[in-house]
Amino acid sequence: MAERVIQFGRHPLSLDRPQVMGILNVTPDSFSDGGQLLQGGGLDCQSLLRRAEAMVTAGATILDVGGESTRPGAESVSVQQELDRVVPAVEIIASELDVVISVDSSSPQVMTEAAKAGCGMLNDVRALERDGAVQAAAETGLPICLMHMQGQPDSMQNDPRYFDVMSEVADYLKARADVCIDAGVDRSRILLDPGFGFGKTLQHNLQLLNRLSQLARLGYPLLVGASRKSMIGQVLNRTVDERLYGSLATAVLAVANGAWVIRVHDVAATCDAVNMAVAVVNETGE
Ligand code: 7PM
Repeated sequence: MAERVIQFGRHPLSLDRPQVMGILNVTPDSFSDGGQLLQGGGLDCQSLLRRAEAMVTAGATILDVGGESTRPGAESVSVQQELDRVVPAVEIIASELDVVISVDSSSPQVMTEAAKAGCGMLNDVRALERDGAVQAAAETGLPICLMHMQGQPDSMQNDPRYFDVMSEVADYLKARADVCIDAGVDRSRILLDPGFGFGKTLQHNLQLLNRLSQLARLGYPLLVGASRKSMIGQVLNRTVDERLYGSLATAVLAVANGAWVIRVHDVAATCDAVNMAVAVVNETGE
């Protein structure tokens, strides 16, 4: 049987095995690797490239570059600030490394400029809800990850409520995918993400991971980002820098429940955990 792939710009990635996405924050206040790549307001290219290269060597096939912190309560950044952080980062990585570059942004201008700079994927925690974002994303011709969030980053953790969290997340993501398809995005270029920690209580997050296979039934590849998040801290009573083992458990469960892309801070450890999970999942005895 022919291998199933998605084309991310010039890079094909196989749908037949999970992919590990490494998180590369270029924000001054990202919660678990606070701003080490921004020095005196500018981008530290050397450190960025070293970090990126280490993640690729460790097994990441996608790097997610983000210039806007979506931390609960975070201040919003201007489009120009985001462009100044993200575009040079994409250019440097694209010129030096053989890896898919994903850009974590909700801004149509950033999507357009990042695509010109060589990114291979768009990742929007607002599922292209900003004015002009669907059109801008469609025009890039790149794969797009649509994430679910209830509310806005500054207030989303104030008493989030659902009747049935998985059904509501699935209905929302299906509707956003339909909007993209109507705007000319090819169905095969859409990824969906339940958005762990984005307007969800601990119980909501645990249930979404438990019932992930229900979301997989929509037929789109799934991206899961639970790395170092508070759901792990709450279950295990661990600070952000003590959440590796808990993060690995979520990665393994995500793979077992049908996730395709696992978005993480700790690439080497996650690749071992994911490869072990894949070996088990593939050995069905048939
Ligand atoms: C502070 C708090 C900084 C939380 C960053 C975060 C996701 C994402 C983020 C996700 C997709 C983080 C988040 N999370 N994109 N961007 N899915 N598609 O923990 O879960 O990295 S930002």
